[in-house]
Amino acid sequence: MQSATAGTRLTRAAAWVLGLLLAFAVVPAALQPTTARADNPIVQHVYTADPAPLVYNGRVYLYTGHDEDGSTYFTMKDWRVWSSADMVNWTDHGSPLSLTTFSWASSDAWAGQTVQRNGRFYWYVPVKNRATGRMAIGVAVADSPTGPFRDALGHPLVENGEIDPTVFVDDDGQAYLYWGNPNLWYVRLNADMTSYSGSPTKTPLTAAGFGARTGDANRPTLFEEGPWFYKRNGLYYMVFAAKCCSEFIAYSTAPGPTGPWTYRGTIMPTQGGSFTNHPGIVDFKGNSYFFYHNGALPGGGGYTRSVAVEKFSYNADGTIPTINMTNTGAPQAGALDPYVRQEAETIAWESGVETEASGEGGMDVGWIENGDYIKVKGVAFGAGASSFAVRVASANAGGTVELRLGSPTGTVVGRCGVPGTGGWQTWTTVTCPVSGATGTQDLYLRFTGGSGYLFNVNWWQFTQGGAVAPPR
Ligand code: FUB
Repeated sequence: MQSATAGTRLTRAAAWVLGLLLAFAVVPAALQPTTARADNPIVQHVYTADPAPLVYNGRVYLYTGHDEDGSTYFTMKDWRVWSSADMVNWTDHGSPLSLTTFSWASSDAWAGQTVQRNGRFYWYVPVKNRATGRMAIGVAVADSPTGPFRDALGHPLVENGEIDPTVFVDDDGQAYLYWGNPNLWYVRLNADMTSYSGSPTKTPLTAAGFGARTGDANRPTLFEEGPWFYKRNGLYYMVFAAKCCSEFIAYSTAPGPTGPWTYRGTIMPTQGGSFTNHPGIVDFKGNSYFFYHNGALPGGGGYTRSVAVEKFSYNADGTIPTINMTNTGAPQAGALDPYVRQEAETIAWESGVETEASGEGGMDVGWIENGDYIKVKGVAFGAGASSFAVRVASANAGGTVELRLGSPTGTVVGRCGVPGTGGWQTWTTVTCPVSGATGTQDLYLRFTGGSGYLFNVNWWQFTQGGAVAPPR
């Protein structure tokens, strides 16, 4: 049950405050963090990097890299998937793609992007080719946005030592793969999304197109890496990480998919305690969102990064305003329904817990100790809940799930006892009465019990109904 992350987690609460003070040293006092309000970074139990959002079927799927704990380089072995229906409560879908998926890859599971076409999901990633020692672009394919993904080709799609693929399918069906560092390359992908026509073409990196850089004869423009390519209202956007090694996010636009590009300036200035940054932009439920990464978690920095999100609005002329990092993140788009089954690994914020693959499918929450909690934001109880059911397992003596509103120390609306079940994957469902959970509230599942790990949680669900006796 023990994970690498679990060993460090007891220091998180104290280090979190210090980490944010450092990471947001330039942020005005009004934005200074309080633990209760923080929803950025999106994930707290592992380090995540290089966000690549995809909107599909009413959810936003977020594909990320994974920085190893204590990393001192881009030591990355797998990628992760998360999803959300509201931009604040994120479901952990685990790791359906890793270096081992690509038999020819040796290391460097770096910044990729997933696109959907004809009901299939294509995940383009840069990895090191064991045979050549060079960075190459691989492509994995799945029938679901959460995988499982398999190597589509058994060899690189394209290889020239450069990284960070971004893919966009234009309105006419032509797909483009851009990638590069230090250059910016593109190829036209065929409709199968796993082959291309013509040769890789180098985009002219001119000062007019990508901004002028001084002091580096080998890199005359601001373009560094991490391109994010898309189209909006007939205008093509190339958003990118600019000017290593205190990167900021900048962008260029073009009237066509291959240029000519015009530099449009900075979107996100250098900030956040990571010397790299990485953009991802989507529209979701009528609003626009900007994803990025920083070093804001405890122990965070240039090689231990975390993805975060901000809502923004385009200017009337299609330009993008300056966007700064916040610890509050995007406002909730909708509310969460507690009267349908919710995965325990759907989390707005947590303290102390980890996730793992569940024997019942999907993921579960584990490594729970006394006082740990999960925050689920904006839970729509409506007229009121009468009971709570929770799927639990424990190889120890179990404990209690406290249901609290507003904060980890907020009003208790229910308490569910969890028995020992004889195993961490030996599941049972327990229920308890609930009283006082009405309206829309931030719900805290707070876990209490003795010493050591208490129990695992797979899912939970409230039942709607009249008042019952308040919990004692
Ligand atoms: O995460 C590894 C590398 O760092 C990515 O490929 C770059 O974009 C930078 O974020």
